[in-house]
Amino acid sequence: KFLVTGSTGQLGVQLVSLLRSTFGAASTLATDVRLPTDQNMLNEGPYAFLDVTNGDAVRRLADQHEATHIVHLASLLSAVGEANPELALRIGNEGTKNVLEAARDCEGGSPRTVYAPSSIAVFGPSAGKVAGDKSHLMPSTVYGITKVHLELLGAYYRKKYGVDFRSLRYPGVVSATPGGGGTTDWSMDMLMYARQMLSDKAAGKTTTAIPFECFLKKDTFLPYVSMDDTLNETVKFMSASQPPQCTYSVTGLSFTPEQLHESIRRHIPEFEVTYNPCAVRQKIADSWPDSCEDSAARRDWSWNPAVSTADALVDQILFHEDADDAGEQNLQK
Ligand code: VAH
Repeated sequence: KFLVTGSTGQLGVQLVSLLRSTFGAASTLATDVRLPTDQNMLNEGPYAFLDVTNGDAVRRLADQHEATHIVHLASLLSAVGEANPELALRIGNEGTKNVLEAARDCEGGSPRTVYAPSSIAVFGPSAGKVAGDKSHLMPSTVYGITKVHLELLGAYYRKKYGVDFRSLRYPGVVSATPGGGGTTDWSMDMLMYARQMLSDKAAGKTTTAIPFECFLKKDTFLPYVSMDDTLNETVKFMSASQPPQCTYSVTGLSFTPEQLHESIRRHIPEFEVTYNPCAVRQKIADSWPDSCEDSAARRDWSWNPAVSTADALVDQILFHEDADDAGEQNLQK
């Protein structure tokens, strides 16, 4: 049974839905410090308010739900964390410590498994342009610092207390849903804009093609992964026998805003983009690697993303009615 923190975020909404459709509605207690915007999460299964900085509350809910796994997603992402460093540190560091404590000190049973995503934000310029499991960790954001803390404390709890801690360093996760204040959110905003243009065209509306404004430079090359691959491969990783490493670097594909724009123009020739770089997010993006090396993940637990080109990503996101249905179909393959 799963207790999920940060359930109303970009990843949480769809991961909760996939866990419930895979393991049963009652299997997954969704929690967050705010109500979800879509009612499905409240109607499909249990939901509770949970502030991860309250250690007693984390432990109490995990015990009440008889959780065997804690999926810890609560976090302030890179750009929003730079605007609220104190809160980012509290949620990132205290929250993670509370989750690991609730996993260690489990009523009666064996320690709980903890899955908590890390990020390419743990890398800085010193990791080089292709970063992987052996690269130097020197983050340039508070968010990245909290993810290094997560990885180190998780490994400590696995070694000292036998907590089955697992983490994947996600690159930019791409879905056509609102982002959570990240540096890679431009890709989701661009795809949502394109999806809206497609549905306006299908409805016969003459949309004045106002250019989409991108907050990164057009040649900013970064690693990404589709939401579907993120969901499916994360459930695979959580379900696999305990891997040799706690943390793995993973990636699906790398591209620039210009390349994503070109992929979209294959379906919407009139789709225009203007580039208006946001200094804070451009600086963060420039500190991250161009791509990631994920051979250990492929070797140890068969990390195997389906989407590896910008065209495939655009086609999947623009024409898939509902990404998490796709996730379910893939799981049933
Ligand atoms: C962010 N989407 O932009 C997140 C992620 C690698 C990027 O950590 O902050």
